[in-house]
Amino acid sequence: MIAVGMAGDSLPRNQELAEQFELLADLLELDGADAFRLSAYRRAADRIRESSASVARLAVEGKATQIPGIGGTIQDKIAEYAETRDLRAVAKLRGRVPVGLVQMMKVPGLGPKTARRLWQELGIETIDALRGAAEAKQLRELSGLGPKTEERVLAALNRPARDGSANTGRVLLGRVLPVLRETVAELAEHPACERVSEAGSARRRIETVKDVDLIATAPDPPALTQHFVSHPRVAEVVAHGRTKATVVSYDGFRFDLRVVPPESYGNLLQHFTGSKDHNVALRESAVRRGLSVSEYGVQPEEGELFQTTDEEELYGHLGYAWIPPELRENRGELEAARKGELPKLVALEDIAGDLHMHTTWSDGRGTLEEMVGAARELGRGYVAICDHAKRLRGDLLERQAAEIQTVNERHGDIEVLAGVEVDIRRDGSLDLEDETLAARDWVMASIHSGFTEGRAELTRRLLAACENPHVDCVGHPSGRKLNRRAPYDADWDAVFARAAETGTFLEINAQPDRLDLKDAMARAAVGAGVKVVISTDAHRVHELGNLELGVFQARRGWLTKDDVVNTRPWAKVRRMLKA
Ligand code: DGT
Ligand code: CA
Ligand code: ZN
Repeated sequence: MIAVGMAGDSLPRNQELAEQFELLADLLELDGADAFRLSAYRRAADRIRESSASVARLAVEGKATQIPGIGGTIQDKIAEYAETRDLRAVAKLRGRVPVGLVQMMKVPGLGPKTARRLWQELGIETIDALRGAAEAKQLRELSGLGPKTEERVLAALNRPARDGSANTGRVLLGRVLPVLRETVAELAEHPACERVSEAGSARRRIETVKDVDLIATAPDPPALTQHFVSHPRVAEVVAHGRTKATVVSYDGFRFDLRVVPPESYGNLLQHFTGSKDHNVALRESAVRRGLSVSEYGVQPEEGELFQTTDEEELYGHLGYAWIPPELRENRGELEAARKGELPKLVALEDIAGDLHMHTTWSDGRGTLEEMVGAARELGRGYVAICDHAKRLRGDLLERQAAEIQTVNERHGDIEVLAGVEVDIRRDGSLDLEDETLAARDWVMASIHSGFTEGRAELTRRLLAACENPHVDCVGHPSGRKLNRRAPYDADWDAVFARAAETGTFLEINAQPDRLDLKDAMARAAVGAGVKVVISTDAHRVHELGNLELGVFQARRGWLTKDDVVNTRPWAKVRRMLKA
C-alpha cells in the first residue's frame, strides 16, 4: 500500500490536472496554435477527469500512457505538474497572452480570435473590462462588432445562474454510481465490516448528488474508518474520527462514511437516506401520534425507545409500508404507504428492449453490428436503430435499412428495428418526408436546435410532432442538459394532453446528463394519460448500460411497468403504435 498520509498533500487531483490541460489548450488556441495540438490536450483532459485512479501517481510511475489518449509527452507534463505544481508550457504562454482572455473567449458570440483582437486593439484583458466596454458601447469600435454583439455579451454575462442550467457543483449520478458500488463492495469485504449500505441522495437515485453518503456497522469502527481513509482512491482526508470519516477521491467526489451502532442500523439508514423533506414530514406525522422520531429511535410519550436493525420494520412500526428510496421526496409517498397504495415501480428487469440508439451510420461510435451484439449480451429482446436522418441523405437511409435487415437475420434472439431520429424543425415540420417515415419501423422525433425560442414557439413545435401520424415518440422532450442547460419553457400540460390524445409516446432519455423527461414531468405525463419509453440514446457500446439510469428516473416519477411502453415485447409495442 502507498503511504497514505502523503497521498492528499503530494499529488494533484485529476480534476486539477484536467484543468491545467484545458488551460494549456485554451492558451494555445488564443496563441493561434494548430487544431491538432489543441484537441490532443483537450482529449487528455477528458480522459484524466474520467479516470478513477490517480493519474498523477500513474504518470510519476510511468504508467499513465496505459490510458488511451495519453502519450509520452502528456505523461511527462503530468509528472512535471505533479512535482512542481506548474507547467512550463503554460507559464510561457501566460507571458504571451493575458490569462483573462481564456474567460473572454468562452463568452457566447466571441471566441479566441475576437478575444485576441479585443485585447490587441482595445486593450481589454479581463471579463470585467469586457463588461465595462460593452456597457459603454465601446465594443462596436472593433470592425465586425456592433450593438448586437454588445447586447449579446451583456446578456451572457448577466444571465442569472438560477435557471438550473448553471453548474451547481453537483455530480452526475451516472458518474458516481460505479464508484459508489465499488466502494460499498470493498467496504463489505473488509473483516471489520458487518453491514454497509448506500444512503443519502445517491440511494434515492436522484440525477445529481452533492456528496455520497455511506453507513455501516462494525465491531471495530476505527478499523473500518481507517481502512476507508487509506484507500488509494482517496486524494484528501477532510475529516477522520473513530466512527466518521469524510474523504475526497481523485475524481473529485466527496464520500461520507458513518459507522453506526448495529441495534439502530435501521433507524440510521432511514434517517441518512432522507430526503430531508421526507424525514421532516415523517416526524411531524409521528408527533401527532405521540411519537418522537430521531436517528436514534422512536420514542413514545411513555415507554421504551424503539430501535431496529431493519428499515422495513421501522416503517412498519410507524404504520407505513416500506417506501422505495426513490419515492422519499415528500410527494405523497407517506400517505400512499399508510394506505397501502404505493405503486409497484417499474424495474430494470421489466425492460424488454431499447428503442433509441445510434451507430457509425450517423454520429455513433459503435458499428451497427457492435451495438446489436452488445445489446444482445445485455439481454435486450429488441433494439431500434435511430440514426439521425440529417446524416443519411440520398440513398444512405435505404442502404442502412438493408444492413439492418442483414444484421437482424443474422441474430435470431434479438429483433433489430429500422428506426430513425428526425429533427423537429423550427416550423414544426420534420426533416424527412412522410413516405420515408412510413417505411420505418419506429420514428423518434427530437428538437436539436432553436432551444432559446419562446414558450409559444417551442410548444407549437412539440405539438406539431405529436400531430404527425408517423412520429411514434418524442425524444428527450424538455431538452435539459444537467449542469449546462435548463429545460425549455413550454406549455407542458398542453404537450402531455396532445401526446395522450394522439398516442404519441414521450421518452425518458437515459443519458446521464439528460434524464429527460425528469421524474416529476414523467409523473405528470403519465397522469395525463401518456405512455413513456425508457431508452438509452446510446452512441457507444458502453452507453447501452445507462438504461438503469432512465429506470431510476422513472421510478422517481412513480411509474409502473404498465406506464412504460418498452416493458412489452416488440409485437405488443407495434400494436400500440398509431394506425
Ligand atoms: P445531497 O447530498 O445534497 O445530494 O442530498 P442528501 O439528501 O444526500 O443530503 P445530505 O448529504 O445533506 O444528508 C443526508 C441525509 O441526512 C438526508 O437525505 C436526510 C438527512 N438529513 C440531513 N439534514 C437533515 C435535517 O436537517 N433534518 C432531517 N430530518 N434529516 C436530515
Ligand atoms: Ca448526500
Ligand atoms: Zn438520439
